[in-house]
Amino acid sequence: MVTKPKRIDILGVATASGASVRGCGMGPEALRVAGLLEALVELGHSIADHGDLRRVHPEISTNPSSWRLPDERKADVLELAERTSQAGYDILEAGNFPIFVGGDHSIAMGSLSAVSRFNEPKGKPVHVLWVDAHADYNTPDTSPSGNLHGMPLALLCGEPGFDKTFKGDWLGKIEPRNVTIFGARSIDREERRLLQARGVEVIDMRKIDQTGVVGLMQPILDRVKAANGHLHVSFDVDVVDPALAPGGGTLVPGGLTYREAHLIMEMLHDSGVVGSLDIVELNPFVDHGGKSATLLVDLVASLFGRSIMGEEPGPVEFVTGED
Ligand code: 4U7
Ligand code: MN
Ligand code: MN
Ligand code: MN
Repeated sequence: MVTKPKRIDILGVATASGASVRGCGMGPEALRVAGLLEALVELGHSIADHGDLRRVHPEISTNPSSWRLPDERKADVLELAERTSQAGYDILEAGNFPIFVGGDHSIAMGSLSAVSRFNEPKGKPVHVLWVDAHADYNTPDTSPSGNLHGMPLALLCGEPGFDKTFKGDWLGKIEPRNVTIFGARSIDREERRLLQARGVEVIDMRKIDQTGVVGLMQPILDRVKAANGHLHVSFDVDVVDPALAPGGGTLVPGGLTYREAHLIMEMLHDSGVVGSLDIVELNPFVDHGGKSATLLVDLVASLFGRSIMGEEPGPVEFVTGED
């Protein structure tokens, strides 16, 4: 593979405002402590750490009574999405590879807004691989919880049901038929209806049990390659089995094994089509001694070229910046 070494830019978004459980605002720092930057440097990449975007009202996450005010949390999510979108766009424009480090999954509103705004004028289709125990395809009407981290994909895919207070450069930016949800095992009834109606591909855990990662991942990668697309990977820690990754607020049993998770990342690396990444929902407060943070760092390393037999495969062929 031709290697085009470019810079990887880390952008933390230290928030839990989209979630019901507090703590994933500490995610970016936990991933740094677990060695995220060192792992990438060791693989030969150059890195820039942009630090963390933070909410304007920090007391929202430390004061349990503010936490019960959904409107304040929503304002927070939207404001951070705006800033994430701007910062992400600047990283892409500079020709670098953004890793958006959450934070809860609502940060994908901002990351995918950036990715879509950057690629749109180039005519490069954006494909999304949403690696998650959940589909995050609820609308305010279908959501059983009201939590915005369960809605970003629906919002990005232009589902009706988001009123004008949700307006921004994320609404309807993503084509539902270019989305694959991978590893799902908890989907709400109305949410499932929407997914089916829009033709979103859902690869659930049963399919993974029956077919295996390779046979399911390859057609996705081939499709992105054939379309000369930009693949955005949005990786929610809760896709991994809770026994291996206990550091999440919305755990569901029956998740990916250690090797399944790595194999996904290794295949993504080899494909050369990945142009941007979210790592979300790590909650260091409920993690067991950094177990999940360490696993996530190792998974990111696999995506950026670490392999069992060592040095050989150079960095991912970055698709950002130019064709
Ligand atoms: B995550 C849920 F009802 N579907 O909408 C909801 F089960 O980003 C969970 O994937 C959403 O962790 C989980 O609240 C959001 C619930
Ligand atoms: Mn999620
Ligand atoms: Mn999830
Ligand atoms: Mn979660």
